[in-house]
Amino acid sequence: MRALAITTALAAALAACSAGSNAAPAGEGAHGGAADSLFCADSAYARVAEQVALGPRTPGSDAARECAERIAALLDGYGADSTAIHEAEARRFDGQPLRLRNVFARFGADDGRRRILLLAHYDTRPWADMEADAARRMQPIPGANDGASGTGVLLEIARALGRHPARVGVDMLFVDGEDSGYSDAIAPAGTDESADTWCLGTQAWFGTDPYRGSTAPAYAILLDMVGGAGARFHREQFSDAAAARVVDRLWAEAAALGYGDIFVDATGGAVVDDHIYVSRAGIPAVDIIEHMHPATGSFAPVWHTHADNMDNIDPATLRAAGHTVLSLIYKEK
Ligand code: 1BN
Ligand code: ZN
Repeated sequence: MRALAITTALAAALAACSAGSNAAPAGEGAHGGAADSLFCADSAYARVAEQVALGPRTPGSDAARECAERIAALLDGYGADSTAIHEAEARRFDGQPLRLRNVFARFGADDGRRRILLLAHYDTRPWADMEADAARRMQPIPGANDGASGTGVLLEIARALGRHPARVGVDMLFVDGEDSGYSDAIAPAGTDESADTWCLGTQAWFGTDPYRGSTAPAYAILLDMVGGAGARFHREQFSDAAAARVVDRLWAEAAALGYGDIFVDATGGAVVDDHIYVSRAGIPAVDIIEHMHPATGSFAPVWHTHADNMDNIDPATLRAAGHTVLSLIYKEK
């Protein structure tokens, strides 16, 4: 039943793309270039829906394992030079051991050429800390935006790179365990409250010194919560501190493509996220993330609630993020 639903969603998305419903609006400076025809927002949307259809992808769950295997299979099918699932053990803030699975793929030979790293988390939060209904707060969330959106966009970028390779090498890291961190709404007293209780998959990955003996990326771009309807992406402060030049280039690229209303060229907040640990590992990293919602001054109202579902995902937001990143990658050499 689920397989049929997934197949139908994807078929509809691909038909919509080939029929041109994904075409960008015509007009001066709007959404042009090869990256536009290669990035299909309806296909990215279908990839988000597929993840959500698996159920919550909490670390160690069957759904998370299935999700990691599906991501790896898709990357292989798109023609990645290598794809692997890396398992790691981590400890949650409350001491519970977690079996994490990070998926790593490389496009373009490791022959000394310049490389870029793209990453997103695919895991989802095991609790709905921000849910108004207290009775449902300890239940896992669907994570359509917080988790599935960045992964869906990266998978669509991978599909484009398979058909039209970039001049630079592109590494892709799909991380587990980003969203199992401490919050006082769900954690018992006496547990580890530090920021390092978040982003466990990324910390585990860079703890293995993954670029020893190979070319490390010049910079990294993290996509997190890039699918919300009406989203705005402000410049994130840790990104500006580590990689202002990359932030400048991304936001300028977005404006040139006609997404200047979505990529707001103004300073936003400082967000604890996977990019911090990438920058700490010596790879300057930028986070594209909706984190200045007008209703909250922070994340969107559906954040860490059961309403983080497909109703809130807009292909137009996925397109703005994916098209911008792909366009920048195609300019790299
Ligand atoms: C981002 C999305 N994060 C979790 N889901 C990281 C985060 C943790 C952001 C704590 C703010 C506070
Ligand atoms: Zn989250």
